[in-house]
Amino acid sequence: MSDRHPTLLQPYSERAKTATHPLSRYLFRLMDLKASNLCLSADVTTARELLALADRVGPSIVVLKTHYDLISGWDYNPQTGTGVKLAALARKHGFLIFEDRKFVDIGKTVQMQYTAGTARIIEWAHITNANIDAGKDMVRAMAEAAANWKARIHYEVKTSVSVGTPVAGQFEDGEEQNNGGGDDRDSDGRKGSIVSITTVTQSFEPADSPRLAKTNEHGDELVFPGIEEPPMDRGLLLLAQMSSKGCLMTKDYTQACVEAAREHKDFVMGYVAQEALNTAPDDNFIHMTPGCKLPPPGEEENGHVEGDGLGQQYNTPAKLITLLGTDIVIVGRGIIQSADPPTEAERYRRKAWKAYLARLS
Ligand code: BMP
Repeated sequence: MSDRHPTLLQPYSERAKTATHPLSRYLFRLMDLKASNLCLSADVTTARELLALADRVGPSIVVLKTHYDLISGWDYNPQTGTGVKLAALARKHGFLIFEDRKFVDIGKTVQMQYTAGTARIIEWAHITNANIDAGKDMVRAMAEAAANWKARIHYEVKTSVSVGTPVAGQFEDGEEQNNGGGDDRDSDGRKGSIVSITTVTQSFEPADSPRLAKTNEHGDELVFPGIEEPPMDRGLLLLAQMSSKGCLMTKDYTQACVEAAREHKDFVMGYVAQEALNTAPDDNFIHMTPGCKLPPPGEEENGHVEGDGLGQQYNTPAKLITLLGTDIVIVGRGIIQSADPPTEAERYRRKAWKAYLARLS
């Protein structure tokens, strides 16, 4: 780790001014505004749970990480589906969506996987990631696809069916089927659903309008106050190191990620890594780190945290942020499996922010 790199001592608000990627600049500002460097890994199994979790935990986080292929009942409709509903919640609470797709293939294939196919990831995920084992050209291919996508939507006259912000916790007979196979009734016996409002409109807007794809005439979409909406640019994180035991990614592979990031600063925001990788004087990449857990409340806060028995290894926010220099910690089961995810997310947010302040001082 480059322990004397200037970015380790710079507040996020300062890094927002010098980051190359527009979405990184935005994310650093958002982190500063929400006093949060927490990403929730929303690894649940149904679309209904995903949307409800995003709505409940949204206030504490700056990034929501998805694995859309874990989700049964993912609605692929590009105008009213799960991606669109998630995007509405992202606007309401002020977070970015990161689809943890770990693209790896020849350039042409990843272009198609990223922009088309069933999930059309580029439409709803601000950020995605890639394992560059297939070679650095893959990054160029994805950057081209993202640039083409942005240019295309810039001139699109679209007839769209948009959804209003879904509201978790409202209850009526379900518009969403329960795909988990279980009973989705609340404790009072009512059936839970995510409610949203559908509007059909035709619009023309340039891509740099923050309101693109938000064509709701009735003003039923909620927008997080204090900051404008994110730019339309899409961003890539390079999977440079993994948290799992026995990971086969070598130092040479990690270094190749660093080189690819520097070659594609307009598209690569930074890394998924286990430590800070900024070493060149003008590096200002953002680092997100999974494999993060706190000991249970009441126990020594920097104590050892056991792995999951399936290869996952955990470190505390203090170790990852203060010592190893990451920027955003990614937490899944530590929050999701707790009795009260919003309260536990707040506990993680506070600890991770404290670890960042400790690094600055
Ligand atoms: P958890 O906090 O429950 O262990 O979840 C970690 C999440 O981060 C999972 O979604 C996993 O796919 C992802 N992840 C990881 O654990 N280690 C990595 O190196 C890269 C990941 O994307």
